[in-house]
Amino acid sequence: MLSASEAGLDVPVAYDVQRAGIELRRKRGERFAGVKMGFTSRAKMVQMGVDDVIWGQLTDRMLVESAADVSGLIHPRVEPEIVFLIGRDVTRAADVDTAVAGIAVGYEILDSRYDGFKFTLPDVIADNASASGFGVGAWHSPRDVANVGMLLEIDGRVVQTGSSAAILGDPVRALRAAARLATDAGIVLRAGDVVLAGAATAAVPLPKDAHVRVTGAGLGSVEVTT
Ligand code: OOG
Repeated sequence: MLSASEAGLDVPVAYDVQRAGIELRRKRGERFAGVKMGFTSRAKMVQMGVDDVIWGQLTDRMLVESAADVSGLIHPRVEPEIVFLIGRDVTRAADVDTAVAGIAVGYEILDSRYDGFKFTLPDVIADNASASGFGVGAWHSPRDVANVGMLLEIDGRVVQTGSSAAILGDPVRALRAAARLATDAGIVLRAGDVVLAGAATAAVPLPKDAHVRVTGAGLGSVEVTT
């Protein structure tokens, strides 16, 4: 873990490290695509043994279409997500609710540079909140997503079930937190950017040659093959 060798790695320093990593991606030509929230559900906090909400940055290169190449990843995991599409620039965090142009079910592929996904909060923040890839289903008009039943299937077998209510009681709270954190960091969420509200369930290992489907009641499904 980074915190084992860097005694000064507190949360603010960890976000500096995260920002430096994103800057390297930007120099390689990647563009900012949105924000991901982490540990917004008890299921994830318990799974990972941490106790605070974190955020990370998404880039266009992380967006997965129908096939994800996981061969270059270390030990990928997948988790079901509620995704918000930003429809216009959010210069004031308080305006984020009305800036939402669409809602979709999605998934996040996590990968961690730490053995066994064992980390402290600053470690995982420095590792951009384990962000590796993400996929989004068909967009639906903005709606109440406080209690959407969610299903994660791998190869036709249900591996996780949950409700979006697990995400801070209502994923819109994660959206508001994302807007607040982004504005505080001097980042403007723009039209076309996405916000991943955080997993409603624990994450599961994502093997090669797997078929993943995430379904949200009333929001349809999104599928990906590895
Ligand atoms: C960190 C990322 C957590 C979530 O949805 O809670 C996260 C990890 O579990 O490796 O994205």
